[in-house]
Amino acid sequence: MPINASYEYFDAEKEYLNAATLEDKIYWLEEMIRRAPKHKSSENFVSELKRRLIKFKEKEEKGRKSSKGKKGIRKEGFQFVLVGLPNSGKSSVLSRITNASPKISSYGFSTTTPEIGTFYYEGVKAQVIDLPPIGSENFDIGIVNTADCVIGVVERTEEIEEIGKILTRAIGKKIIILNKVDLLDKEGLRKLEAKIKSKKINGVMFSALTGFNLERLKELMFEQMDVIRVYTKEPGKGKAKEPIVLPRGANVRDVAEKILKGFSAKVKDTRVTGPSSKFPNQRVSLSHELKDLDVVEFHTR
Ligand SMILES: Nc1nc2c(ncn2[C@@H]2O[C@H](COP(=O)(O)OP(=O)(O)OP(=O)(O)O)[C@@H](O)[C@H]2O)c(=O)[nH]1
Ligand SMILES: [Mg+2]
Repeated sequence: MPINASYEYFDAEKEYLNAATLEDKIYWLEEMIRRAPKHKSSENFVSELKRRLIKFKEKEEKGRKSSKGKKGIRKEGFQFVLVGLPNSGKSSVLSRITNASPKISSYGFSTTTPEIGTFYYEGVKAQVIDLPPIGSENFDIGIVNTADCVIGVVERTEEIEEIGKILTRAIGKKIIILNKVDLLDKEGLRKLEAKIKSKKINGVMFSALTGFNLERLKELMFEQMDVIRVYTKEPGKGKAKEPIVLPRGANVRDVAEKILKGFSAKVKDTRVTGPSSKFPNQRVSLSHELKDLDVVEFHTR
């Protein structure tokens, strides 16, 4: 500890101790060196900081080399990213909700590079990325900042705050998976449920091990995507197998343009059955706003 250090120095030290990534650690260590007192008695202390800085920079360089040639992650459509402390169950969640089979193990820091999976939910597709844990040198804050939705995976509600600290630049939505609830007894479950309510946590109690609440989790993820699924139907036939996926707020004209490719003017009559209709086969205009799971029937003659 340097003698007569300024509070600016201690601020930098605090940031350094809380830094989640190697990049941030290097940044704050440099600040500590810059802000450290410049007198004889602190010389040893400062040179120790400089030694540490060199070590970190070597580590960073090594990481950069080993990640060279590895293909970057291309953002495809809607992107979720799983974030959490070591061992919280991120990789287990990835393997539950996507086709990916990442490494899962009982000791922390088992994920060392991002893993990608594809999430399918009733005709809707999204990308899910499993990251190394917060605190790992390979943790990728860039993906966290730009993802459409960050999913915090935690074992205890206290971890939510830890995750929040690194989300200062994250632009996406945020939801929480309270994982490993299979380890709780009835009383524990009840308490956790009460906590979620009182703290207004936007999340779901889950077990990657048993699949408890899997459907609820998928629904919550789907909600974050802000899309609706609309089924088209030809007169006299059943509804289409696969839905058309549209942004929330889309109307009948948007569907017509999509399937009739610019010929929405040909539509003479439209019927809607589903959540946005007052009754089955309701006749609606092109500006009628649709809801998730509506069935739309166009008559062009
Ligand atoms: N009981 C129980 N164990 C779980 C659950 N989910 C994961 N685990 C266990 O927790 C340990 C860590 O799981 P991982 O999925 O590897 O955790 P992770 O967050 O990806 O870990 P890191 O990549 O090291 O950060 C493993 O032993 C899993 O079997 C769960 O829902 N219930
Ligand atoms: Mg993992």
